[in-house]
Amino acid sequence: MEEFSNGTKTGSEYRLVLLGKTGSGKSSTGNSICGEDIFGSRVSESSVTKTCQYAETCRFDQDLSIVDTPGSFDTSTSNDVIMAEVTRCLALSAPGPHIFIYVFNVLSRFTKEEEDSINQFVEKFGERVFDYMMVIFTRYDDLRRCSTPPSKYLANLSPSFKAFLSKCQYRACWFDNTLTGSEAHKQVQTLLGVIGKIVEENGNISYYTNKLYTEAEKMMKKREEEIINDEKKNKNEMSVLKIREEHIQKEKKSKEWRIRDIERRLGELEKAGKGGDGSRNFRRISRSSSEGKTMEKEVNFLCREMEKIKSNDLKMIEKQQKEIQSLKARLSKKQNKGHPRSVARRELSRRNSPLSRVICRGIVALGKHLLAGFVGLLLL
Ligand SMILES: Nc1nc2c(ncn2[C@@H]2O[C@H](COP(=O)(O)OP(=O)(O)OP(=O)(O)O)[C@@H](O)[C@H]2O)c(=O)[nH]1
Ligand SMILES: [Mg+2]
Repeated sequence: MEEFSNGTKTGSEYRLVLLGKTGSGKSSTGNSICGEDIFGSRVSESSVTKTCQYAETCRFDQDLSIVDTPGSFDTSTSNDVIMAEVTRCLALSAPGPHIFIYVFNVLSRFTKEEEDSINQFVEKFGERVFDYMMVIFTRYDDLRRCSTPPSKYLANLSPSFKAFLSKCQYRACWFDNTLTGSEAHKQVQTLLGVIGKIVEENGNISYYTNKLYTEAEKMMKKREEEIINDEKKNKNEMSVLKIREEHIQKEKKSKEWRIRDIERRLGELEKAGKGGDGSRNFRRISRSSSEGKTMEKEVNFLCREMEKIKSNDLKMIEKQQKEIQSLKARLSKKQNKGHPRSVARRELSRRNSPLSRVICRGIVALGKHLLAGFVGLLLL
């Protein structure tokens, strides 16, 4: 399997996908992992997260990319919209997640519906998906409040959930998403330890992948290349603009110097003309003298030149400078911030972006039956 070299976005990060029933605490857990509120979360009867959400962060020297999935969809949601969401979830964690985290609220029951969805997911994605799956139990605070030790809670789980947990090789963490400060940090560090171990255990095949993820990765890579090329083009355009700007600046300086020269010369001529009344009365030297006439000619010539510089050249330069400034502003707006993969993911996190549409078409074309395995988990 292809692995990316260290230092690239997809190589050194852990990609996590949060799955689970609506209200299980996926978004809160995502926020706890990030150490800040990024994903929308609140008490609600209906599903809070309606679309696939995505965040990149670095916690305790580990780069993480986290995909928070919608808990469920409104009954009115069209199949196309659901497909678009699922494909975005997939592509956001392309070339494949290191861990699928099944988020489970300790106050809830493992329903038949949940069990069926997981089974369908495993049926389509293969049993090996369990090598990349773990459970996070949320509302650990509630468990503590009831003085229920984790061992007792686990012992009382339904046989079907126990079977699921066993397939996940009992890889689980307890999360209290109400925690803050050092305690909140500690639970994230514990989780990173568990994930690190899973990644290590999975060896060379450090993340789950299948043909859907491979296709999504191809499309993401293509977009990355376009982003890199755009960036290069932007940089070139920017350098050309800078050269033009420097050239214009030099021209402006030389014009200003010329104005100063003219003013100095006019001053000299004025003095020579002995115009004590302040006027540039060069004829005073002698109206008829050739020296006077030459001086007058020079003065007229210099005044015309100065007028032309001020009213034409400098105004033109100013106009060109403004043009360059606005072009530069436009280019720097277009300049992509961050790693090309992050830029592509940001595009993808916009539901109706061209990239989302292209990816949806490409992945759906690969087979709706495979996607159906994932869809079930988002409809819980
Ligand atoms: N006390 C307590 N409340 C929690 C914990 N985790 C989540 N909650 C609360 O549970 C509710 C649902 O949490 P969310 O994170 O929005 O759940 P979700 O799985 O993202 O829900 P959907 O977006 O609808 O799928 C919110 O009111 C959270 O504050 C926890 O560990 N302890
Ligand atoms: Mg949510």
